[in-house]
Amino acid sequence: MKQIVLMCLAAVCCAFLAQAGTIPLLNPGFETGNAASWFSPQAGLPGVVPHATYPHANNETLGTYFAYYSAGDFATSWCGQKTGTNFVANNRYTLAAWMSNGGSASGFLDIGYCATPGDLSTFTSLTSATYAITVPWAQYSLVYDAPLSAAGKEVCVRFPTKTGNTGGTWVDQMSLEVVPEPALGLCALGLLALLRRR
Ligand SMILES: [Ca+2]
Repeated sequence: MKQIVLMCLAAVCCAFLAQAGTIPLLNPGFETGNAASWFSPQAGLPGVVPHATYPHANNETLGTYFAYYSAGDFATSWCGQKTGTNFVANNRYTLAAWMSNGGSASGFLDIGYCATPGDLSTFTSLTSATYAITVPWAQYSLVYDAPLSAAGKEVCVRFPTKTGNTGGTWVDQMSLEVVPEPALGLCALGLLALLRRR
């Protein structure tokens, strides 16, 4: 009986482990030369321009294009994407983006979901952060440990701007990774080790 319970627990843990990996974003580095695959409530945002025209240090691995935002009202001046992947409880989601100070020292990342499923204009934040960004390009990341209440909601992400932003925030090479929360991963490995010994 104890072994059956352990096997069930291990199966559950393995199901969580199976969520590990990259959640693909469309055109995450803006290499199409436009932002057509990103939704914004404000038409024409963000702009997409070549690194060669606006060179900032550390852009060697960022391809040909990047996106930029200027001043704006946060209610409308943001850019987001749905992923087609739902949150799984006890998984850790890490949204990363390269950002550069193009006139604004603030960068912003947000992980959330659509309050009306499928409608990005109803983006609802689950966790967000504002970053003090430098002129040289650098990578910044946002971590979200999904609770049970988030399970089943579609993972959505978005980036700048913030109300009060008065200059440009430059963004490139976004990525989204999911892994089991560290405690859960250890639990699964422990259970599997225990089953092996039996
Ligand atoms: Ca790029």
